[in-house]
Amino acid sequence: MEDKKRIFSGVQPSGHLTIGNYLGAIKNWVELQDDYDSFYCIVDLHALTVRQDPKELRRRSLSVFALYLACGLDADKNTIFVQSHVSAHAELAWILNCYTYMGELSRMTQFKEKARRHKDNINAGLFTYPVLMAADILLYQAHLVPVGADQKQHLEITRDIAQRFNSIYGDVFVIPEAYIPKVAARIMNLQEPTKKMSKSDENENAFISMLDTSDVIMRKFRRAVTDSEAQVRYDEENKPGISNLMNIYAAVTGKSYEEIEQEFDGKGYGDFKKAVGEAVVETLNPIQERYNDLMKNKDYLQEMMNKGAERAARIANRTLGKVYRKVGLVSPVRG
Ligand code: AQP
Repeated sequence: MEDKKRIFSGVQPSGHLTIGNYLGAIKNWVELQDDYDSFYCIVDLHALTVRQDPKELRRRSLSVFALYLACGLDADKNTIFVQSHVSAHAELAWILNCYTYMGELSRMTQFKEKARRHKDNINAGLFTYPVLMAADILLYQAHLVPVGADQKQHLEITRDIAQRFNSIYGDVFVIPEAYIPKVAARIMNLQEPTKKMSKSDENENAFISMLDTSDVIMRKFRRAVTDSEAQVRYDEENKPGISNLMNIYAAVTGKSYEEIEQEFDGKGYGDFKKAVGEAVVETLNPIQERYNDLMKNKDYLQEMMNKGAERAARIANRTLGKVYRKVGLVSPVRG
């Protein structure tokens, strides 16, 4: 495990995971897990940047952990853990805050978008979210970070912070690369297809949760916003709704856009939406079955979570110790 290159990635337990989170991120983690030493995190500290119901957040962290396993991540091969179980994340974030500029943080699209959505709670954590994300990645000396396209900007600032730090103190951090999938890098909202699909959307019809029942999935696709042309054709600009459905269908079936256009040539949107719904149901059903089994065994989940946190902390504390020494913090005398 040790000589393989490292991966770090995570999802916030800020709602039920969507097919955007699955197709844009988790599915790729599963595909990469044999070739990398991977760290997959449930980034619960990030979720606090938006108000959460404490009971729900606690429940969802366990649920996301079970979903990771249900999607096919192997807890023996990978280090799967909860961010708040490894205190080095918050500690390194503080240090990196002192090497990050207000100007670069104020350019972050996600901050601007979330500040618009949560006008009554534009907190400092929301602003410094990318610094905590940089700490997450840099602690594990990750080479690769598989994420959806929306996280590209955060990856760029992570690289800038790491390079800035390295230029002062020498090669402390590995400079990570983003791994953004070719298909499904940006799954859009089913009701407003020019907006990203988000798990915390207030409109339930806007997203497909990974735990939605088959009936709900079929209904949400039936209601998805399209256009009046009645031709299944990829054109993101003029046909964002249909292009999004094609993107989802391509990601779950492996078909190209041309193949999809041929398959539905002369057919109506009703047939196409039904096919997309069925293909998504077929993908999610086995995951949901494994998820339901795993959720019956909370002791096992807790044991795996503890094991993940222990290994993650060992690696993270090594990096944090190095950073502390480099910036001039004095080590405690152990006696
Ligand atoms: N719509 C999407 N299409 C492709 N990839 C996506 N991801 C999220 N939405 C899409 C990818 O999923 C990973 C985890 O995301 P996150 O939970 O850390 O935060 P997010 O990007 O802010 O996701 P949400 O669903 O929009 O969360 P909320 O609603 O809480 O803000 C990332 O790799 C992300 O790119």
